[in-house]
Amino acid sequence: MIIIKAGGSAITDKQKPYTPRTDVMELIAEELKEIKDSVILVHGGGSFGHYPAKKYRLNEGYMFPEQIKGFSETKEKMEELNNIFIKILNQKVNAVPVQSSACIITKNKEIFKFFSEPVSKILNFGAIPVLYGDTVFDERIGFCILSGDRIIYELSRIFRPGKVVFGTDVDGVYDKDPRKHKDAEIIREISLRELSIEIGDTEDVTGGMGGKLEEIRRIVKLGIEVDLINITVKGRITDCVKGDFKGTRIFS
Ligand code: ATP
Ligand code: IP8
Repeated sequence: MIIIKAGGSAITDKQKPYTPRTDVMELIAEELKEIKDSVILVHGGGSFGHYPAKKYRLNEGYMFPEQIKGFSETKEKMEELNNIFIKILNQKVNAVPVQSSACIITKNKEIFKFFSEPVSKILNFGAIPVLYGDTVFDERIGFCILSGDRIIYELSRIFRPGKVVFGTDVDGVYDKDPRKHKDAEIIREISLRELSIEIGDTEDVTGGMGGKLEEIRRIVKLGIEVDLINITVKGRITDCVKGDFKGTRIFS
């Protein structure tokens, strides 16, 4: 099994609120069609989830009644993004959406309860379960934003995939943000010991690249290989699955 994250930086234009990148979604659908192994797909929020989540400070938990409007608004936008993606995926594969908030409860932002049986059932039928970063209810703080990256950690714990692939709009992990620094250098291989969340920014409500590296660290600790690749480039997912990957490999 392989778990793939379709990052919001790839499937949306993060600079423009609520702008999908359907060309990248089509590319992903095309590549998934070629994978013989079973796949779980998880997508992020990009410019659909992060704008309303930030505006209503949803990741700080419940503080004031107006946030409820933000909670449903964010959910509405994530469903919209998921619908666009599912329609495109279904032209090439059988993709079945799983609404994270309907099967996951967190406690202080960590996954506390996860009814994962629907995911298993979808896999049993040879289809692709598609989960996504979402607003979820939290036992301690009322609600929070659950990132696709954290969902992947939990899925990895439950399903023990052979490989996890994080797809974004950059070629891998760099020594600093390549979008802000022209002299940023790519790191081709990085061990758990060398991995520092300091090399990532923290702009998003779920921590941006820094938050992602934190989840990657936890997945690698399970003994699972993690690759970070650019999924806006044709062929990168297929190459990665075949073992001929171009990106950053994180190992224990
Ligand atoms: P989303 O959370 O919306 O699903 P994503 O999973 O695609 O998005 P981001 O959190 O947007 O991931 O992280 C990817 C972005 O991180 C890149 O577009 C890049 O500009 C930025 N970034 C910051 N620091 C680094 C770094 N050291 N190496 C690589 N990318 C970095
Ligand atoms: O984009 C966050 O998930 P991520 C989703 O994977 C929302 O961090 C709702 C902002």
